[in-house]
Amino acid sequence: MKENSFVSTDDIRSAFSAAMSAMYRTEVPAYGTLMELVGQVNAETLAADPGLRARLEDTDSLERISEERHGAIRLGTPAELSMMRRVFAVMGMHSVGYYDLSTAGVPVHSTAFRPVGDASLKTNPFRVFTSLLRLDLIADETLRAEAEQILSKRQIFTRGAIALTEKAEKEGGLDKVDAERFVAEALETFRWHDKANVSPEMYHRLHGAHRLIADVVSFKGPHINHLTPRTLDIDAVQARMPDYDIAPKAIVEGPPTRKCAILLRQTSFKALEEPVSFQSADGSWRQASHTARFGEIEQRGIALTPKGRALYDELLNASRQIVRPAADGSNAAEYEEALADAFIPFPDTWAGIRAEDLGYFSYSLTSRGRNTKADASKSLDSLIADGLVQFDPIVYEDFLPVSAAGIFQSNLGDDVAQEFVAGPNQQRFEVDLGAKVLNEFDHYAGIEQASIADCRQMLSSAEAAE
Ligand code: OOG
Ligand code: NI
Repeated sequence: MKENSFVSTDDIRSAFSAAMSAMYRTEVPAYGTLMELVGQVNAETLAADPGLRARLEDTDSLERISEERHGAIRLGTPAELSMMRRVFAVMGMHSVGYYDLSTAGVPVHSTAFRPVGDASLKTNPFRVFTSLLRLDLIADETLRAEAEQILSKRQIFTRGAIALTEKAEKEGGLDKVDAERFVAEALETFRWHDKANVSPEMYHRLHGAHRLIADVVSFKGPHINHLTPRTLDIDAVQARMPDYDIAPKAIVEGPPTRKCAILLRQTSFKALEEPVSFQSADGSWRQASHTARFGEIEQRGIALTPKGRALYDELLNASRQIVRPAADGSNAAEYEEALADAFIPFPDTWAGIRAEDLGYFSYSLTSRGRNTKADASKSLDSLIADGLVQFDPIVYEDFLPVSAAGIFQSNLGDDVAQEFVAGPNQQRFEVDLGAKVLNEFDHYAGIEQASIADCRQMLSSAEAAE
């Protein structure tokens, strides 16, 4: 009886994603402008490519796109990270993937909280790229201790959010009234606060150690720093941003423009300089500014197998050996050319990607397959050759560390490229998180395998029905 009255975690996530989008639209109006531009470009892309529209419709992927977005936050302590995990779990979002950004000069390591499983992703794929500050990378020990002290005093979750999370854990879900309250309470954690937690002097010192440290430590909570809509043509959006008075970053991160989109391409507009005030020792507030929040768009392509991903990493590295993108955009055209050249060896047809086992596909019966008697035990290749089974790319739902570092850096200013000695520390991250992060490859492989099993099952039952 009780379980029947629970709102599904998918519905809570959808409501939360919509509430977050509405909040960010009022906080950062340029985000609203970007959403409009993306909506327009997506409509034009679909109108110009009826084949794409049909494939998206057939795979139940069209509807999710206009509602699709990801956000990002940066947390300060292990306790914040583990509580965040529990809050996201109420919305059916789990930690997938581990990203070390220290090698790219950003003192954080990160994961993505997102839905897993085909049905949940199709309902609403809302994700939050979540970083944990690595205070161990602050060289100045006094400053590190002070930062820890400041962070230990803040509470980024409301009492209501904590109580409702505990209730959902204990009872197995939330009813309608509680779910609505939960969304409103959880949203508070992501809100912008223009009154800082620290004195102007402390902000200055934290900023001196690294801008990102100042952004995490100085405020009452981990304000959402961007929300990213998904576009079907990122080059078109990038080219049209200036018409809307939005200045894009110099280059699009990720793979080059291709016919068959792979992984993830992202671009952003620079963080805004926003008024904030700091409280001095005498209690008076002093006005200053802080840059943290920005806008980003992304285009998602096929999820790659470990083999495909290794090839992607190799080709990206090769192109960066030739031209490293300069932060000021002065060599953007050369970089794009080097990138396109480097990626020539990566097949650019779905059949080619599939033949070389570079990407994950979802298999389904063609209309012929649904109406023909067939031997379901034949190889997948021959079922495809016989026109009974077709394949569509599985969308990449995750992030890319080199791209993420590029997005971080374009928003932190160009003067902060620091080298940190520490490498990845997934074990430590998992201890702080209080759980293991899921492996994204296993997840895609599972979706692919299930689709193959479904095809075989349907073919054999069609056979039995004859
Ligand atoms: C996150 C930057 C990374 C992405 O989509 O890869 C990112 C941040 O700035 O907190 O947004
Ligand atoms: Ni992002």
